[in-house]
Amino acid sequence: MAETIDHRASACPCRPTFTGPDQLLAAARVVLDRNWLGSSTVPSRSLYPHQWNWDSAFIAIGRSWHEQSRAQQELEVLFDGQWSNGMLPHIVFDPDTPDDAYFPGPRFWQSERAAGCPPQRATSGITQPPLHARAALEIYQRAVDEPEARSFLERLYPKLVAQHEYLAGCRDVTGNGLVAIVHPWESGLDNSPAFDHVLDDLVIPDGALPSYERRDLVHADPTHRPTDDAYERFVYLALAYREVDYDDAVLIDRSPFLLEGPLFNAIYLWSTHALAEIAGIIGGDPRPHRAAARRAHDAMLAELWSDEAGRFVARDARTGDRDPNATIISFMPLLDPELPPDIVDRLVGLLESPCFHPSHTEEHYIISSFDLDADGFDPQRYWRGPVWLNTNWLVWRGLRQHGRHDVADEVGDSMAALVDRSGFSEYFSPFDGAGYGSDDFSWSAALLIDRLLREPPAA
Ligand code: 9WN
Repeated sequence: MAETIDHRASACPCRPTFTGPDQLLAAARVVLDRNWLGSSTVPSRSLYPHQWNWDSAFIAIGRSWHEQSRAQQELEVLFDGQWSNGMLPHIVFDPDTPDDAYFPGPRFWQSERAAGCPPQRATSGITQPPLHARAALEIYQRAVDEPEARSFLERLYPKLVAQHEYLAGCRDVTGNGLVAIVHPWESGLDNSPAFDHVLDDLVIPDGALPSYERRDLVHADPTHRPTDDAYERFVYLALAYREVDYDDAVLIDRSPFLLEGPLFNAIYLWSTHALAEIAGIIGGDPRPHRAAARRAHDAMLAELWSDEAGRFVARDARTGDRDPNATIISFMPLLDPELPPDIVDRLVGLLESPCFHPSHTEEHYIISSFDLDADGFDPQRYWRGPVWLNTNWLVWRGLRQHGRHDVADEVGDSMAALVDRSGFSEYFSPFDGAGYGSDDFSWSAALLIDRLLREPPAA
């Protein structure tokens, strides 16, 4: 058990004062406007000055409430970076931003080494959680111009299908119906303790790493970011992939990091259901998507549910070892519309337990990214304790889908309270709501818009 520390001393001095939901909404739109590059949105002008894969899906969902055209463009421009094998890169680099603005930049990734990289766009060589079919469907559902939204779906559908076929075809490494990630950056929660059981055993040979400068530390407090040790592992794994020219078949034979996780697979499953709906809307065949969703549902229950722990766990695809840590990813299969009610109950029980409810301080916010009582819990460190709005939003959507509106409201209200307390930060302390990482962070703005407009909080 970790010592109980009073983290309230770190309170942010700059408390924004929003007078209500209308002001919050207006401020969120200003953040998205500031981060708009002309055809896509950066997650943050300082820390992340390019287009990121799942960020753009969150951003498109937020924008879909008031600007259909930019929401569509966000996704279409992202898919300009898609590789010919269907892989949708986790970063599509902005050609007008200098290479050294972010590390690792285009010179590090050398995406031109991959046979299928689009010649006109430099990209990274790995992917991120496939939320895009879900985002495309939601843009359609709220579209003011329905014919235009239908033709957007018609244009995007084959690309979304290729993205899903890539994941099912090239990343189902054990043939069990689950998609494996080959790098922590692919998870979207790179520094999460959920990957420690694999990364701790990773041996980096002497001289294997090039010298590099971490640009993230120029823009953010080093005590809030991943450690240098973690970064070395990230860089080493990316280099291993680059060295085989991003050939999955070769990498999967050799990679020390092959992980089947509940977050990536739950989003894949949720988006596969969306793909079936999109197929129905544009006169395609939803049946293969329904079959794929069924397969993912069965695999998630068979391979990633731990009845003993009462939560979903990540699994090392090579050894079968299961992650012993309770982290935010444990809850993500709530996105599965067919999750059995008894499992929903157990997840809600965990969410309401002291592991994720910091009830020892009067002021507190849910949902922390790591078990509050675990050794190594850190309320400020990247993905090792703080609250993120995107993970809250995913759990909020999952709970609503299962009719658990009481708990969902608590999660959704926490999103608004955090922004009210500290502005559109990248992440927040679960104890005092202090904001960390980047300011004016795009998905914090976009998802707050969705939270406020999908179901306005009770007055
Ligand atoms: C590496 C852009 C991205 C998010 C990820 C988040 C963080 C990058 C980094 O920022 O990752 O991709 O440099 O730490 O973990 O989820 O997509 O916002």
